[in-house]
Amino acid sequence: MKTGNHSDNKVNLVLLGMSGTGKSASGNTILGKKQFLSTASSNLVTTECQVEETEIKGTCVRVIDTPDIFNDEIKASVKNQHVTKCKQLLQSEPCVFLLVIHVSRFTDGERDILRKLEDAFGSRAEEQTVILFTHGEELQRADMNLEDFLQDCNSDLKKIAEQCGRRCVVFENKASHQQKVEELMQTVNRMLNKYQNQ
Ligand SMILES: Nc1nc2c(ncn2[C@@H]2O[C@H](COP(=O)(O)OP(=O)(O)O)[C@@H](O)[C@H]2O)c(=O)[nH]1
Ligand SMILES: [Mg+2]
Repeated sequence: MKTGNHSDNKVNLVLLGMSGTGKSASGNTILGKKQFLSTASSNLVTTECQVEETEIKGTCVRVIDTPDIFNDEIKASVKNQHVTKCKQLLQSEPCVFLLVIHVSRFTDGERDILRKLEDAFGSRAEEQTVILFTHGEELQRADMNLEDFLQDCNSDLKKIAEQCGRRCVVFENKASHQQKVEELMQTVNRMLNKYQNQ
């Protein structure tokens, strides 16, 4: 059990989720520059874990982009290699998982994503998880805010959000709003302070 506040001013953010949900694009939004390959082409997806660093309001933020480790079509041995690499890149505590989901395209393959997350990173992983919804402009277009969305969304997705303590943020990666990055960091810091004081 850990004590004290999250005050060491360092955090690892691990981007996880299915291919094409916007992990790399979200990483670039957090970094404020294009460091990760993010593309509409399914041939050019992220194939290796990659770490990049930035500083946000005095906190050293290490952003780790990953290939899709939740895809059932990818061999377990390959997925395990990625998970091992990802863990090696996590130099120090604390670590936060950003579960990236396209806000209007929740798929069957994502229904048991938390179990897969736990299999890969341990049974307490969801306590350290924030859901990062991408394509936020689609919510705006439907005139919905996050609260409305979580009320109305698919019941499996609702359950996932509940299990993650309703810690959710919405990104619009085409616009790269820094305000959204600040919201994410507030959510991350609140969660870490709570988690570390348990
Ligand atoms: N309009 C829009 N496009 C996005 C958003 N996030 C990601 N994309 C696009 O979705 C595609 C896949 O993104 P990418 O970051 O490569 O997904 P990854 O496979 O999860 O890393 C790219 O063409 C991105 O530009 C978003 O918030 N809004
Ligand atoms: Mg990618």
